[in-house]
Amino acid sequence: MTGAESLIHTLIASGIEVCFANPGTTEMEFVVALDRVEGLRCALGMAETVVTGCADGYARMTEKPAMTLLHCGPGLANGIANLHNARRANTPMVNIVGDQATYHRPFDAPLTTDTEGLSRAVSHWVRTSGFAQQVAMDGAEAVQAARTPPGQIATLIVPADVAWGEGGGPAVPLPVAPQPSVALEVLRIVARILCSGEPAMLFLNGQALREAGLVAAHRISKATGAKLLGPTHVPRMARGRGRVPVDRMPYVVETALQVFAGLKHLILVGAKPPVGFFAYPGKPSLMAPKDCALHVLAHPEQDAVSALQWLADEIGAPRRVPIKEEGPTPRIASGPFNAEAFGLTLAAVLPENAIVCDDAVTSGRAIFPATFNAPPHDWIQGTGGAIGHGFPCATGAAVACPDRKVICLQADGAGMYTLQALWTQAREKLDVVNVLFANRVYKILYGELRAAGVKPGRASDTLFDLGRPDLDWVALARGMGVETVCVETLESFADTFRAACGRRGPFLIEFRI
Ligand SMILES: Cc1ncc(C[n+]2csc(CCOP(=O)(O)OP(=O)(O)O)c2C)c(N)n1
Repeated sequence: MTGAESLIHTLIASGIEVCFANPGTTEMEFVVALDRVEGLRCALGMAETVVTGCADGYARMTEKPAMTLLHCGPGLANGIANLHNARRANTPMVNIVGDQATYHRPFDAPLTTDTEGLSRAVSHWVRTSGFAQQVAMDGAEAVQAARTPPGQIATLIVPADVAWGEGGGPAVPLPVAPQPSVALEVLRIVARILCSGEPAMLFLNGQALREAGLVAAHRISKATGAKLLGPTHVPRMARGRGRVPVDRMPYVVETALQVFAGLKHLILVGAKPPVGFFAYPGKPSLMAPKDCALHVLAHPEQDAVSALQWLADEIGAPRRVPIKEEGPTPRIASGPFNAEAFGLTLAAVLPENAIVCDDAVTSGRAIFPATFNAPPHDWIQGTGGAIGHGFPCATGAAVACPDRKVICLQADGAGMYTLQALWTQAREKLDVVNVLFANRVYKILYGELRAAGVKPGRASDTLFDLGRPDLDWVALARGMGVETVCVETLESFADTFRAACGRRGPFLIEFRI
């Protein structure tokens, strides 16, 4: 058995089911082994940031470690933006990166680089496998690291001679570390704070944004008056009619400051402290007021859901607290695009139990509050601010959940980063309806310019305008085997979207704005 074969057997035994890949020569032995060993589904992404974004979407929806196969340092480097997003979402992921054979490395052949250094920037666990007899054990450890709560990025670099050398056979899967619970003392302190009557907020992230966590948080909120809020970009959130309507921290600093104003206690539940995306002269980095105390109920790796449930019981919150419908009623709007009316329209036509991948940038902000009363769905976003997450994330989510409709809300600028994912959707016959917001500008950057009180000039127009020539998304998607239609009004969007959801396979709706 080669090292590559022993590694694949080990990965399969450790629960890996799909290999998102863009291989090269150093991965040839791995690919040969994939041909020989049954049990891993392969999906090709024709750009590594597509591969890593797919893996992120897949792992978020299956809650199992995703796997990628990447080519040397440069292949890994191409995938880093979406590995960064995955790391910030605490996504469990194993990257197998092929590399130069150990004895070839000193010759400094063209693809030789500091693969470990590149890996470290986005991985919690990095190892270069030294021997064919050891690589299976390294693989088992990589999966174990990926599964360590709350989910980690593990990168195993496999030199070509380690892959093709005679291996020592598969390794046994390693145990997964249990999720640490929150100490009783901490729970008691937070219970006291919540019952103090002082203005408080639970700032929720990770598992706390899933249905059980939100229900417990809602019980606490109704019993104590504590506000609930999520981060600006959520890794995965259960939402829609009948679910607890929790908003996200606004992106714009002034608006975010208003949301936190007056708070005396900010309680972090699987979340980091709320900070602005960027620093601006004269504006604070931390959104909580200066006299607001920060408390940690649960660190990201801790069991936040049990902590919330304990608190809800401890403060005597009723077990069942009705969830009042808040927010606007879904309805099909008409006329040209505006984000809020689009959100209401989407809420009216969204299929039950859909997965919404949101990389819609400025078009997306108003869609979120407008879809509180859509049919129940999951909402996922790139959590590291690296745009170009939507298409691949939706692709991976569709591989993960073939029985659910995946809706990708994609801004056009960001969409151009990873449009090759459309080809993977077509190749894998994935059930994704992509909605492309063609405003033909980097609108958010014009907004940042305006906020700084600066008028657009020659350079900013060159750098923020996406026209000259206009992108033809109908042609781009069609060229990758995806059926597509262009719409210009909300009512035609509603009709087209319904029809697209009524069929299987990938579809793209270009919404000209
Ligand atoms: C990987 C990466 N590159 C660049 C940026 C900087 N950036 C943030 S938003 C943006 C433009 C977004 O434009 P578009 O996707 O068209 O959305 P719109 O602002 O028009 O809604 C850019 C270039 C980023 N966040 N991530």
